[in-house]
Amino acid sequence: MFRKVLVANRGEIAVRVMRACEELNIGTVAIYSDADKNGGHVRYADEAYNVGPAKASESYLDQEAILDAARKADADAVHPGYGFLAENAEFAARVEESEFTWIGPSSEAMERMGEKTEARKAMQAADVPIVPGTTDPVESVDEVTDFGDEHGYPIAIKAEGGGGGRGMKVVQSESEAEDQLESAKREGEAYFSNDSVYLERYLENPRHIEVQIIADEEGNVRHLGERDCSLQRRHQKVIEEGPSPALSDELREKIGESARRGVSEAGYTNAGTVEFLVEEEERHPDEPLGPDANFYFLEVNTRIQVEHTVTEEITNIDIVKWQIRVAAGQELGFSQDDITFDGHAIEFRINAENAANDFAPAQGGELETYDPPGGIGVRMDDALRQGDEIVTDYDSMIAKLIVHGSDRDECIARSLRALREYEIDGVVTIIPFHRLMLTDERFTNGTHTTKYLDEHIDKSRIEDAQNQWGPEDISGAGAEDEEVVEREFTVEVNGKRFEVNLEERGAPPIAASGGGGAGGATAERPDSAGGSDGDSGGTEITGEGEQVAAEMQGTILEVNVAEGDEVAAGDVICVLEAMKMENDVVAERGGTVTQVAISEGESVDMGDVLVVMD
Ligand code: MV4
Repeated sequence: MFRKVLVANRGEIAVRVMRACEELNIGTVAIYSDADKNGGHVRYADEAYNVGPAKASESYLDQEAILDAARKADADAVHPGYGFLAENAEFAARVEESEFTWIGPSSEAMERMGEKTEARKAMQAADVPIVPGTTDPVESVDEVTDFGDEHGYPIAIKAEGGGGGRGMKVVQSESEAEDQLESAKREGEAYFSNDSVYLERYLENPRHIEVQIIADEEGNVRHLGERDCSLQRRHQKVIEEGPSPALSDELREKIGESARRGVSEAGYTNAGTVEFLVEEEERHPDEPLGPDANFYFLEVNTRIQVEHTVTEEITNIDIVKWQIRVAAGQELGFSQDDITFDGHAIEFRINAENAANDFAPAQGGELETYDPPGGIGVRMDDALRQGDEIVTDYDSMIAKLIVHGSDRDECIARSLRALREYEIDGVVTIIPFHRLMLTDERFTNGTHTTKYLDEHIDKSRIEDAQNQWGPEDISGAGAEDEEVVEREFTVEVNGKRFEVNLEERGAPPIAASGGGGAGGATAERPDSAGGSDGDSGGTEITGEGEQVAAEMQGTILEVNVAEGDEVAAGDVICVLEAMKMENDVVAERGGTVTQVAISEGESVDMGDVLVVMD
């Protein structure tokens, strides 16, 4: 077994991995950027090394700096967590070639599964159903329209290197084929330096079902059942659960066994997830999908996932510990028949976002109150404690709440209880949105699909939930006109305690509310006319006027304005890809563009100025 593991990640997943190490009696090494000097993962580790500035590309993505830290610490293995370098086959190969062990699938398996047509071929060879489409790249529009003639529309054009929400375009009819083909190729080139694309029939209303896999180096492969991740917003999962409320036991068994067979024949090792789309049908909520329902392989994720906790709760198997053990050459200690499923689990991503403002990321600030829930069936995975500064440089997920119950109904009731207990002040979170979902009929009866949040739900219900359950001083909703400071007091009257809220009108605000649409906000920043603390790709901001700044770290996919352009309120200034989502950065008001500080393909940090307007 390893003596010491370096965790090449931050936040809750770094702590999750270190907890597994702790239980295996393995020493832990953290890495951190300048933004994370006081991070929870740094606190947790036995030792910690600074790997560079806040900008991820210069720290958590700096392969050489990370390997350097591993050498200094004399670690003997590297665990990548999720995100950052976790699915980077080149980094995995560098670790394999070094004196350290890579805790994950082989770089070769990562590369094969990362190439989507290769993955489709591998699954097809193992008799796993794939979405009808091509297993070789397509070059010409004719190939797209021929496919449409044969299989009908819509068609999905997907980037060979794609995955998550990136690099997929939908063609509704022949007339869109040319534009969408070009657009998919352009995205593939921008994101993955690979403009190869392939085709699939586009399924209109699927559920997203994924199967957890763990495999050792002796050829033993187990599936640990499925998770249902159908509740997503713009390709971002928000709630995951297991088992899926939509599958009959027969269908569940077929999908699980398919996943197991697929990765087994591909020679895959360590943990992984096989994603499927399952075609949803009009059905009664009490009638789950039967064994003849259509399910199709989508892709393999070659990492531990955020939502692995759901599976851990229902199987009682510590997946991260098994990742470490199999990487150290140990054999899996359980057979497929040993795996039993106990009750139901739901994971809630606690994102620092304002659900009432199109899920705009929260401003950083001090975590004034942090009092997470507890009690039976409640698991908190986080790296926080009261008084911490919320770091907004990377990802808005600050914690995960995972709730287990003997069945789905108990799990939902327990989840509502836990979310009511959860007290956070100082930063806005999507807890009110989660509470809404737990009382939403489509979610509670389990008939929601991947389309539900983006296309069906009434947005005003989300705003109402935020106003009802969110902390008023930071919700940013309903407080635009008047600045109100709220103070809470406890008073005792005739021996009974009362909580009293006092509102002080006309007082200075406690916290500024974020504005703007998803991905971008306009802000008057007279104090920073020389540019923000991050750099904007070397462009110096000289223009006076209104700066439009990035609301999150990401990559510029498209720039839609040039200097001198007149824009109207609501016009899209640029498209910012962040956390696998494409976000339109929208002008809050009209004006003339006086400076464009970005170009396509450039990465920007949160707060970087994108354009300046008069
Ligand atoms: C699809 C699809 C429908 N048909 N492929 C989105 C992310 C990428 N990894 C695959 N995705 C999809 N691929 C075909 N042939 C619908 C989606 C999709 C989706 C998938 C899983 C979870 C949420 C989703 C939301 C929108 C679209």
